[in-house]
This record gives sequence, C-alpha cells and structure tokens, in this order.
Amino acid sequence: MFDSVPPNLPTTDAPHPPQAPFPSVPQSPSVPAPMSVSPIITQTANPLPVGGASSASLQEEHVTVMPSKFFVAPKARLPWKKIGLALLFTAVIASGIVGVTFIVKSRIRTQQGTVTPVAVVTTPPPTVIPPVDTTPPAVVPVKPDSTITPTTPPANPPVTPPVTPPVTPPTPPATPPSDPNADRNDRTLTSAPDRDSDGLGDEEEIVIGTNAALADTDADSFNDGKEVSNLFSPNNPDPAKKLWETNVVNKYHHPTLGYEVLYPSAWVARSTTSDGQEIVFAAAAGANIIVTATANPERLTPAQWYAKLYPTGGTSSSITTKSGLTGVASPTGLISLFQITSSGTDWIIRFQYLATNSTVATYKTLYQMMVTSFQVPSIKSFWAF
Ligand SMILES: [Ca+2]
Ligand SMILES: [Ca+2]
Ligand SMILES: [Ca+2]
Repeated sequence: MFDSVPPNLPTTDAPHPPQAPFPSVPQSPSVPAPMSVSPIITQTANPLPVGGASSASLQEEHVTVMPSKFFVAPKARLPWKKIGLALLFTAVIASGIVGVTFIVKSRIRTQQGTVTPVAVVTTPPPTVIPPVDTTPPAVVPVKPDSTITPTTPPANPPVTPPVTPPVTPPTPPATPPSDPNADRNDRTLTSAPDRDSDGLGDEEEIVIGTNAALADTDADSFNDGKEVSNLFSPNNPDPAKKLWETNVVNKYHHPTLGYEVLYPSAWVARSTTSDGQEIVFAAAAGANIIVTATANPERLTPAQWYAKLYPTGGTSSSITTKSGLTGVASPTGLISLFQITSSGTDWIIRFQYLATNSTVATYKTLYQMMVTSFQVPSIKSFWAF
C-alpha cells in the first residue's frame, strides 16, 4: 500500500531519539499487510554484516502506523480484468458457435437442392483446366487432317472417272472427218425427175437440147437417154451420129496424164490444183463432177483402191468404158475408179459426182456419159478430136 518512505522517518546512520511508545492500536483483521513494510525499510538502509553481528546489536526500529481512526478500510475491488477476460472468452465462444451454426445451416440448405445451381457452378472450375488440354488437341487435329486427307482422295477419283469418259468421246468424233466417206454425198441423193422417162433427166434434157417431154427427140427409135449414154446424138435422125461430132459436148484432154473425156459444152472445166491432178467440171447449177488423178505405186487394182478408200462404202461393181478400159463403180454409180499408166507411173483416176446445194442427182446420166467417154489415147481411143 505504501510504496515510499515518509520524509520524516529517521535513517539508520543516527540513533533515533527516544520516543514515547504508541499505544497499541487494534488492527483491523482485514489490514495486516501494511505493517509488514517496516522490515523492508530496515534491511535496505543498513545491511547487516554476514555472520559477525549478533541479533542483540540490532537496533529495534519502530514503524509509524496511521491511527486506526484515520484508517479507512479499502473497499473490495471487483476483478474487472477477470470479468473482462471472461466476457471476451464468452463472446469468442458465442461467436464461434454462431459461425458454426451458420455454416451448418448453409450446408443443409445447399444439400436440400434449392441451391443446387451453386454446386453446378462449382463444376465449371474443372472446365477451366481443359484450356491446358487445348494444347494437346492442337496436336490431335494433325492426326484428323491426315486421316481426312486419305479420305478426300478416294472422293476425287470417283469424280475424275466421269470427267474422263466425256473427254474420250470427243476423240472418236474427231475420227470421222478423216473418213473419206465424209467428202461424198452420192449415197444420200435422190433420183432426178424425168417427165418422159427416157433416161435423161429434165435438167439434163435442157443441157443437151432435147425435148424433156419426148422420149425420142430425133425419132430414130432410140430414146434420148440411151443415145447420150452410148455417145450417140439424140438430136440427129441419123442413129449413127456420134455425140462428140456435135456441139453439145466438148472434149477434154489432160495436158500431162493424157487421158481424155467428153463433157457438156454448157459446163466449165478447170484445174483446181497447181499440179493439175484435180479437174472440176462444174455444172450450170447443183453439181460438180470431179476427176482426180492419184499416184498408185503399189499398183492396186481399182477394186482394191476402192475398198481401201471407202471401207464402209459398200461393194463396188465393174464397169467398162467405150474404149475398153475397165474399172469399178460405187453402188450408186456416182464414184468411178480407173487404173492407168502414164510415163511409166501407175495412177488411179477417180470420177466423183458431188452435188452442191442439192439433194438430187440431177446430172446422173451426163455423169455416166463422161465416165463412158473416158479414154487414154496411148492405150486405146474410141473417139477422137
Ligand atoms: Ca427425159
Ligand atoms: Ca426426151
Ligand atoms: Ca433418138
């Protein structure tokens, strides 16, 4: 209770004057502590020698004590610290209980399903891990591509085949143009009108100058057509009158090959090639008679030549000119081939009737007249200039 010494207290250095003893004061049983301060003061002021001094030499000291009448018993103080700690502890415990209770309740609610969505939301987080797996997928795509690549090629092949066939067909069509049959239309021509049925077409009668309505124009008992085909004049009552002795035909002599042929004087003969190996006899309209000379080193017969030139042209038939030359003719009679020799070389002479702007064999009899007149003077002549 008293932490300091009153200033009026005597020190141990000087003896204290005799003082009247204080009457004993009954002390309150509740305040024994204050009296125990005296010894403390004595010891600190004058330490005793160790072992040398006797208890008798010690001076008795007196402690001044406050009169009891002034002494006020200290009120009993409440243990606030303990109470505070107890309250704090209680508060901590209580808050802990409340917190645990809250957590337990929230857990129960989530388990009851109402908050189930929360559990679903918790699942996504694992989904965040996949991003790490996205790197491997990048490697996987390479495999799929390689797998798809083999699959794609098989798809292309099926597409290519259909494209190839159409390309192939065009090639065959290109072949026909090289077919020599393409340059002939005699197989599709129809017969020309012949009013008097004398074997000479109406148009041909005009060219020769006969009566298209009278079969025997010169009345020599031979029809017009028959006389022209045998190189006799249909316009002269003399049945022995030669056609080449009239002006209705001209005589053609090839300058180099030497062959000769009669043709209507109303027509025009001309060479269409620089070597002169093709001669065209152009009719007034609707037809050309083309005479072509081709070297024949293999010495093929006219029949062999025809079969080689027209593999699909049907079977040829033999014909003989007035001069005795033999050759072949196509089924229509509008293609004729002869084999001649000129200056030590073999030639194939081909007569071809080519209709122009017409589907009718308008000059078929005149064509046959020309073929019949064909001759090679060096071999044999039937007629002469
Ligand atoms: Ca006639
Ligand atoms: Ca006639
Ligand atoms: Ca006649």
